[in-house]
Amino acid sequence: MKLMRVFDKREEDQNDFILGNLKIAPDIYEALLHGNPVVALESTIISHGMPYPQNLQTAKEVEAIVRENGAVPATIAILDGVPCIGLNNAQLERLAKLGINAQKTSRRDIPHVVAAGSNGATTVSATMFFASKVGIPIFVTGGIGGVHRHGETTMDISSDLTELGKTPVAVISAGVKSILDIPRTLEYLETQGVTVAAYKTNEFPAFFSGTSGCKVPCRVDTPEQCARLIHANLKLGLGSGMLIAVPIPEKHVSAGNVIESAIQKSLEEAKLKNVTGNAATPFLLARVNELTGGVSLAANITLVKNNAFVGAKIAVALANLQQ
Ligand code: PSU
Ligand code: MN
Repeated sequence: MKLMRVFDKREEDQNDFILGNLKIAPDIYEALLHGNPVVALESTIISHGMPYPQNLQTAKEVEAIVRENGAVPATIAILDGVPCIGLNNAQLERLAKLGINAQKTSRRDIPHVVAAGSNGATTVSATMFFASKVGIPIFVTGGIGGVHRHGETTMDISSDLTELGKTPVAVISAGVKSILDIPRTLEYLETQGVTVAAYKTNEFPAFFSGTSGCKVPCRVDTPEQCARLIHANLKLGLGSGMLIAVPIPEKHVSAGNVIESAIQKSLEEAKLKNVTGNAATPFLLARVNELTGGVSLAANITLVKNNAFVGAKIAVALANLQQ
């Protein structure tokens, strides 16, 4: 299947292809047109998830890993009001330097950022939306949003979960952080009809730790097996997304206890300072980074790179199935 068959090239602008109101980088356009593997990447992880300059360095390294493993990386963000599928080095640098001055953009924020002509770093939900629009079925990130602790009363449930329920993109992540309520996050994903699979494990990983105490409904052991799962989902037209959870590489697990106590402290601080809504996740991520003196950042970088490696392999296996 040629993923981009539906589109035709309408206009060329500084080497990017304009499709409707989206811009697609030329290498991504070519790959999609020929059914070659592409991996979508989000940008809130760059602006709000890591400090500068590690965010820029990691973004570039993640793209390089995707390329080395046979797929084309497509980092997605909104720049000057234009949704961009694929950022060049200058654009990546601009976003990394903007940091939290870029607007954290979830699905609900997209119209506003576009209409205002501003810069938006896309979260998992907004990135999935754009990836799906241009026909990218695979998306790699670090961790996704979920049901926040006490979400049963605050109703703070990330739009990442509802997006997974309605957008057919497979998200490769290291599970969800224990800043969230993991059992309720999995319940909510079931309600949304989202297939959750764990990679080479029977347990759902908790980002900094390979274990969460929660069993997954489905286990996959190879990129090919993952690809068959995604292919079945797409062919059946279920319309929902998929979460492929890849545990953090073993050598970083030892930092788990230090990080867990920092998470507990950050959660208490957030409560005292009354940090809520879409400010909660960035606040918690930044505080955990500070409190662990960079230990959590190093672990975060390692797992994102590992996810990029696995995600690229899955994208290649899926493209082979779809040829
Ligand atoms: N979790 C992380 N790192 C991140 C995020 C979550 O470990 O960078 C970001 C992602 O962009 C995710 C978003 O989609 O936070 C979720 O935010 P919220 O909880 O406000 O929905
Ligand atoms: Mn929220």
